[in-house]
Amino acid sequence: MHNNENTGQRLHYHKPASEWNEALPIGNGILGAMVFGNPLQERIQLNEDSLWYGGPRDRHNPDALANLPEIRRLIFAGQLKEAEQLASLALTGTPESQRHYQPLGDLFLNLNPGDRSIQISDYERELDLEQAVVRVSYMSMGITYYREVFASYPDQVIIVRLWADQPGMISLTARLGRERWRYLGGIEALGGDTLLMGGATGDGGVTYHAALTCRSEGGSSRTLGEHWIVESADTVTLYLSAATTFRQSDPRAYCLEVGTVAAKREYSELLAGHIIDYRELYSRVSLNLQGDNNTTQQTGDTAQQLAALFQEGKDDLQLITLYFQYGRYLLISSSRPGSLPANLQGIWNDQMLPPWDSKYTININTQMNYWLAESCNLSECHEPLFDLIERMRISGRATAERMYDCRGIAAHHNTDIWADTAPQDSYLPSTYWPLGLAWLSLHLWEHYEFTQDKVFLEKHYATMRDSARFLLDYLVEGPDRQLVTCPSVSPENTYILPNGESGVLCYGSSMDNQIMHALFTACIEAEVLLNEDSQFREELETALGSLMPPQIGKHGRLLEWSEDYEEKEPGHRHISHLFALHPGKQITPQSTPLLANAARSSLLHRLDSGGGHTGWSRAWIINFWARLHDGDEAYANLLALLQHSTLPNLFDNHPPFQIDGNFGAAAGITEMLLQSHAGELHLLPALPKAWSSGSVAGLRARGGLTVSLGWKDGRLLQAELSPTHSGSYRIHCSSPLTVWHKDKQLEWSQVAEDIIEVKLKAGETVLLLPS
Ligand code: FUC
Repeated sequence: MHNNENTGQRLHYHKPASEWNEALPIGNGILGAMVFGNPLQERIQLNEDSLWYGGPRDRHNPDALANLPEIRRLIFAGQLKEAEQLASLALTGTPESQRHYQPLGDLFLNLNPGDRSIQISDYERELDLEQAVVRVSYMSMGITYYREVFASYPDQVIIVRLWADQPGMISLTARLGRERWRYLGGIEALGGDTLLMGGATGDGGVTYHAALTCRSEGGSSRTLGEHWIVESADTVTLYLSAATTFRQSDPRAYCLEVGTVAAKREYSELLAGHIIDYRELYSRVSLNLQGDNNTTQQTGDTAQQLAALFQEGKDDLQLITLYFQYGRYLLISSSRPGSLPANLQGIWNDQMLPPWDSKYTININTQMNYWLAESCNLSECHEPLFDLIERMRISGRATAERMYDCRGIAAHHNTDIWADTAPQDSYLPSTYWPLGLAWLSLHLWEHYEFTQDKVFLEKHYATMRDSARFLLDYLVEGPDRQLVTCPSVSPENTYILPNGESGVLCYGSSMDNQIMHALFTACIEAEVLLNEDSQFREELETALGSLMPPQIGKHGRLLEWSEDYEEKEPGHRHISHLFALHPGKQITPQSTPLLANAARSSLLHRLDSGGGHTGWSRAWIINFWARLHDGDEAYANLLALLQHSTLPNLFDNHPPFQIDGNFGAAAGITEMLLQSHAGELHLLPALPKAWSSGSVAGLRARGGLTVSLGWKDGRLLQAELSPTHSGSYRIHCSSPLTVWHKDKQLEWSQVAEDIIEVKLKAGETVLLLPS
């Protein structure tokens, strides 16, 4: 199997973007841009990931702790309205909201100014996923014009290059702006070839700068007012650098330096360096799908291809593989070592007050952003999340201690650039939930499970431990003597008490029990490996035994709360009580078939009641079905995501645009082909009938494995495993297998029907073949 099966993956259009959701994203983790591709009035909307409004604050409500016992009493007594009123007053952050992300501005290019005779034909616009380059071309008066835009990670600049098939044809004016927002400090023109934009965000926040370093070959250029003007050039190359005081003490000097250094180098060299850097990550995984009912639309227009997918009742598996690789592309573009993690919109936002502040919602959305990181072989792109988690420890300790008098660290359902952990909003269904950091900490463990990197685990274990410590202290005895969280919610659903009263605050939501189960289990396993504190391990083991296990209710569904309450909104977008099925692993069809069946009933109930209506919710559902080994349902929901929740540029649509669905769905496609959460490598666990043949190369599995698979007519043809660590591995496959290293057959033992165990050596690739 080779990594070249996806050659030619690109988003492609025959017209410029007429609005933001049609523009094409580029990014290097820190810098992001949306390229519209208009031939004569180019707009490149710019972002810098650390440009957020306002500075850090201590927002902990000073009255939280004193009122905690009464809030708990009211919840246990079923006086939900009173509990909610008191929580709103005493627990809500002061002030209510964390900080919000902001756009950097725009780069505007006005081409051939003053020439009204221009006719455009043969227009093409593409985002080449193989190279992470946006290209635009068109003809005018017999001349072909070309444009390339990319965001280089090694050189930390966005580069825009324009040329034509004849010399002397490029004339334009360039300017930077922050448009009608008027939040702009100012613009300077420097030295005839540089534009500099800068300002401050306010309220103790960062100051920022962006520099546009302009170069042309042939023709003449100068600055005039806030513009750079070039006439009759052969080529124009623009280098955009940007920074804030979040990372750079002198962003102005930094931007000028970075722009000048880049501009001294050959364009071809910068482009080649960018492609090498990007492909090192991107080309690790390839996916090829074939089906009997497959037709790839030949329109060459991705938006039309998306629309046509549902008109003829045929599959377009090329679009599915494109969507999968686009998810990987978006993570590489919005989350690289040294950047902030991908926020609700990745890095791409054009609004001064974006939806949900374009920050980090940590009761599902931020976690979903990273579900693909390990399995899709982009482990390095997970790092920015770890950095943020570690920064959350400081505020997280204050949250645990001052709001709840607990050891350890805690966060609620949001965080921001400053790693704020105090409650966000005063929105009852989500605000009063202190398990955000516990869930995030599981990402540290997941990274270890996939990489087996013990040094990483040693470094980050304290964060897992402190998240668990908080929960050990936060637990209180519930009515059935079980240990329960309180106050809490089941994000973000509402229940109805037998007396008709409805509310959201509760004790012992199922999700809380499941997150604790996952975290305590992970900490115990980490303790076994690191042997740090046997007393703490015992404490965890005791607590684990006192947690409420998943319960099945009178309708045969998994309980969402500690009692079998009715739900106010049965089709709710959050499906929090299925955490144990995914991303957790407490419920699997093999180890807990009854619970898996109940999870299935819960899922069907959600879907029958109108569930899956937001992009991210639909993406989670794909993962649930994959974990239930139902490939056809997983695929049907993937199609529904493309049909109802996908924008012309293939961005996920909540609505509005929110990137979690892109990432969650790419992770879901992976879960359909390979799973490794249940202590075994499961090959093709949820292959839909529509993907009758295909191959995937370069996926990663827990235990430090790289896995490639090929299948035909729904059956495994071969699998290739490359372990980075020696050890015993269990492999689950529906057909009997033989295991080969080069031409030598390896011994294996049968541990259950469909499961074999084989010893593998680090660095030795083995081939599995159906016998
Ligand atoms: C949670 C979700 C919303 C949205 C927001 C960013 O509150 O319930 O659907 O995704 O986060």
